[in-house]
Amino acid sequence: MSHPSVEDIKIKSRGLRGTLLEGLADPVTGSLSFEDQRLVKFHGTYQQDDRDIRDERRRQKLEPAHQFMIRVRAPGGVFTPEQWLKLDAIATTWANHSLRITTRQTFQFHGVIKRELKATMQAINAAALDTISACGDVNRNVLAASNPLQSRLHAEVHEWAQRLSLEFLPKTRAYYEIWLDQEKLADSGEEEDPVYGKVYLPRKFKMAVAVPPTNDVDLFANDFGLIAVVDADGGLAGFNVAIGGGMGASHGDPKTYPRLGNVIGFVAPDQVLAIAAAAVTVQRDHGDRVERKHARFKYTIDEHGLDYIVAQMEERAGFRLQPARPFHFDHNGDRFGWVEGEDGRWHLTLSLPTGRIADRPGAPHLTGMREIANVLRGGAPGQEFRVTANQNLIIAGVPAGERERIDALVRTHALDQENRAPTALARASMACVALPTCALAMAEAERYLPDLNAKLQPLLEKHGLADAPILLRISGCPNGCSRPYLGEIALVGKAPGRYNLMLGADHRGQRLNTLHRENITEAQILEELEPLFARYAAERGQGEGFGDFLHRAGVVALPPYPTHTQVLVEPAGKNAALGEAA
Ligand code: SRM
Ligand code: SF4
Repeated sequence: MSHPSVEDIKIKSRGLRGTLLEGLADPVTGSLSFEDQRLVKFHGTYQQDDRDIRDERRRQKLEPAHQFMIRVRAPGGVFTPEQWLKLDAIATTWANHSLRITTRQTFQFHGVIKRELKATMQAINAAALDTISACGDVNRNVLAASNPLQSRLHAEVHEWAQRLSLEFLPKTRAYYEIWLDQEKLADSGEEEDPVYGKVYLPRKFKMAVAVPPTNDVDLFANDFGLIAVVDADGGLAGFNVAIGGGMGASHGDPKTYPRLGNVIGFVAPDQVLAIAAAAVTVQRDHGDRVERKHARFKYTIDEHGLDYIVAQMEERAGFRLQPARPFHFDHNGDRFGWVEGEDGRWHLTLSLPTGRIADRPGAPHLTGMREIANVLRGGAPGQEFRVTANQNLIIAGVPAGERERIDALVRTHALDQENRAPTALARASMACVALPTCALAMAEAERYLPDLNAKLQPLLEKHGLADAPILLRISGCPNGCSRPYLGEIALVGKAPGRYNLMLGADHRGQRLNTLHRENITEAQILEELEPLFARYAAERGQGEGFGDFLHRAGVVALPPYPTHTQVLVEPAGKNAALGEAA
């Protein structure tokens, strides 16, 4: 039987309601109907099954072990200690006893079964959080610089992430009716939605806000990005706007490719919502509604031409963009350890292996974080947890007097990378979830990263590179959830135990890497990398990154698809510091 298209499902869904209420109440199966599985994503949850036991259940003639992943909407990724404790309770009551920090600054729960899905959604709501639009053909979780140092600026860009997220929430009340048992109003199923209409967007849409010189949100991997420009007094002058970034690709399909965003101009703060709406609606009206793999904004831009798309956006926004202001990014990673904020409070960034917070033998991270949240609860505003787009965690706004207590808890719960001092490589590496929950995974990622790191580390040490913060990213398939095409070294899954080895991105999120070797095993990956480490150790220039070296040495060239690295870049040093906009 052929299934209806996602476009048809959306149109007929009565504002994303479908038959979700009936499907959730059906005790006979742990699954939802095909159509409802598509719709439930817009409510922030995916139906999955445990792939580790899929074959065994098939042999036993049982239906797959259906379970749900739930993604929280948390623009800018900030949580109070009280919210943390509630999320922890949800993880241990209904999910698989872990909190998974995602590459878009929020948490996912895994392993929730259908009959407990509603209670879990209600518990998330009771933590003053929701999951609306965390998935689906809508604007997704908005990223904002985690930027621990500038408290005022952080608060401001965080506020922008919130505003953008709220502005582009669907208008349907389906979420409140289905999950929170709120009463149906007269217009149930007929709510007007000026942005999304009845068809929503052709595909997901992603936004981010960055604060130079740190590109910790990988701004150019987003459909729409804002780069903060700071005026002479350290206030926000406005934003450079970038459009058309995206990572997803499919093996063997040249019509799909990762692409970096183009900087198209500058807007004042009061123009931000209009230009964002213009980008979203241009994509809504011009994006591909037939081929979902080809339906992202990046392809719309390449199909119609950047100038045409910008002209369309300006017409809809009702103003011309000003010329882009110079900016400079010096890295896209996180800064680890304690730093003092401008308000005299302290921020501690922890590197957590692959962002999965769980209790493991010798590393009771979930318990440790619970104890830290208990220390910080009831504190002054700004005493909070920030999750980063690099899957790390910042304990922010800590009064000087509490530092020692936090340090002791970090130590006793081995909270900075297992039981050993975190290596530079481990801190700079990232993996997507992949197996066993991701339906699209072709190879391991999250579960494999610690093993791979343990094999690469001795090679780095052998060549005196133990402290080299090489950016390593693994994805279990080419969809690119760990943004692997921005890794100096990246592994992209092809089949169990086999990966494409990609090399040569920078560490600023401004140059994509290139396919170096296709479909190779771990042994071949190590064999390829070791001589490159040896050359890098012997020939690198002062402060030269691994990816930059590989380009200079001619080991890799620019990739064949559009990379758009010709963004306006200010030479480091001159206006690199905040507060010195040109
Ligand atoms: Fe992703 C699909 C996990 C960030 C590109 N992504 C999926 C699904 C839902 C698989 C599915 O469709 O059945 C994965 C669920 C795995 C699981 O079991 O939890 C999944 N994506 C993730 C997360 C959890 C990875 C992580 O380890 O952190 C990230 C959640 C982000 C969030 O909180 O919202 C995640 N995904 C990304 C990113 C990175 C980013 O946004 O900065 C990308 C690349 C950027 C982009 O969108 O171009 C990304 N995910 C995709 C794609 C490819 C989209 C495309 O343009 O073709 C898919 C496949 C799809 O949508 O059909 C996908
Ligand atoms: Fe799944 Fe592929 Fe995304 Fe990894 S990159 S989480 S394997 S869709």
